[in-house]
Amino acid sequence: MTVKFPESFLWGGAVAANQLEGAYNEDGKGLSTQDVAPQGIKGPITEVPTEDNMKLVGIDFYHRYKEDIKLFAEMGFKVFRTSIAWTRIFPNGDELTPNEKGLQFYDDLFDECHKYGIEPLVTISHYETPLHLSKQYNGWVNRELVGFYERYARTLFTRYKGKVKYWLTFNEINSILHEPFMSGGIYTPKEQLSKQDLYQAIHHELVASATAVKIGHEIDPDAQIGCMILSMPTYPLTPNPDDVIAAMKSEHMNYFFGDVHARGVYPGYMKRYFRENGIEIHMEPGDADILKHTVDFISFSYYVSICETGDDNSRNQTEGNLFSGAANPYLEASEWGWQIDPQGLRYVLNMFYDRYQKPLFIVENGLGAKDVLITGEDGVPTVNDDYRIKYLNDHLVQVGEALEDGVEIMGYTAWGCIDLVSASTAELSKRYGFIYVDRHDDNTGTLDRYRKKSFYWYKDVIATDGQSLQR
Ligand code: BGP
Repeated sequence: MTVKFPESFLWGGAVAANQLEGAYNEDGKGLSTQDVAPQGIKGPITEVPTEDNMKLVGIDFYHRYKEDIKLFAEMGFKVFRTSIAWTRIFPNGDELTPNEKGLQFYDDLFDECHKYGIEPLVTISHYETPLHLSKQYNGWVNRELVGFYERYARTLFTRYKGKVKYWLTFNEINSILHEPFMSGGIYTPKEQLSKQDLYQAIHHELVASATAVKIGHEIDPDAQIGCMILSMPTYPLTPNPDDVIAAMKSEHMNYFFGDVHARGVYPGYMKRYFRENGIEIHMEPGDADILKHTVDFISFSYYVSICETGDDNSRNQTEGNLFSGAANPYLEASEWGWQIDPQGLRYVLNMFYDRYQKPLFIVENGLGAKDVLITGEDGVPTVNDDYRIKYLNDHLVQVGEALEDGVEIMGYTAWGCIDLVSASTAELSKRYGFIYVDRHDDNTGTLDRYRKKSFYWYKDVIATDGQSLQR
């Protein structure tokens, strides 16, 4: 039996400004934290942008977006998730007035989407904190960021009212636990960052996120505003109750973010964690009320699941999407060591829905792989990416299962629908796209675009409302 996805299901793809736009210093854009991280999370931060930083050029989407949106439309996209580069709107982050050229770029981009009936889904902050806010304020550790973010978000809601209906406040907000610079613009090296400062920064982001929900609804009552969580289901490595509790505790560290966004209060297990770790969150008057502005929907990324154990001797560490855990002996891994678990997606959809009873949106999922460009039968270059088709097919079958389970799912945006620069390793050779981009890690390439085999496959999946998926 193949599941027919609802006609209202929002099929599409996802990207982030800093990973594909390029044009890092054009039209008044300021520097962001990404412009000084040439090796992603694997290497040091530079003083100034350096030529080996692939993100400075990205895939030149800033100048080629019309061609790319046309290709997305050809696949039948109903939604396109991208982010706004904060530094195009407020180059330093603490200005009082926005940069008109930056605002105009996104106006044009969203108009281009609407031309094809594609709904934009916009992340307000996706790993691109203005560098000035990072260096001068230490990023989200500083309470002042709440005000800067509020001004930025208010500018966006006002400008794009009626043009953007779906908003996400912070990309993978829980990733700050592991990548405080990339995720939270925190300049203090993570080895030196205290838990006190980390959780205070998290509090500021949670307050900022709830503020965005509040003002977004005031400015545009039709806007739907969601949070975005890095989901990574954590299974106990064995049935040993020690492992079960270790897995539960590890899940709590991440559920915390969804719990505050969806329920509007700090959960008891976090209060205990704060007590036991000597953390005291400084709350300003009004914060508790602001947090009650809960999100309209929960969105999340899903790539891998991990295991947890109470016994460090039985741990075989695996790689993961910014987080890692104990390896699952039943699963295979991608070329980058990320363990592939399609059923984990059904599991996480059910877990979130049982917990929150709010609509869910899968806004990232996909396989990073090395592709080989070949000449197709028609003489046009292409990629036979059957491995990617299999990965996506198997995950979408599980989305169908979750729909059958009664989970309310708004849509699915495949990550990196066009090849772009990887967030963790800053490589272009880690490709996710349905569209191949001729650009390479050594900075060579024509930037030409070619349809991969998966392009036609995804087009078919969308056209048949998922009925072409293979069980
Ligand atoms: C998520 C990020 C994305 C994206 C994706 C894939 O963590 O939200 O920005 O890049 O993971 O990760 P990577 O690019 O490291 O392969």
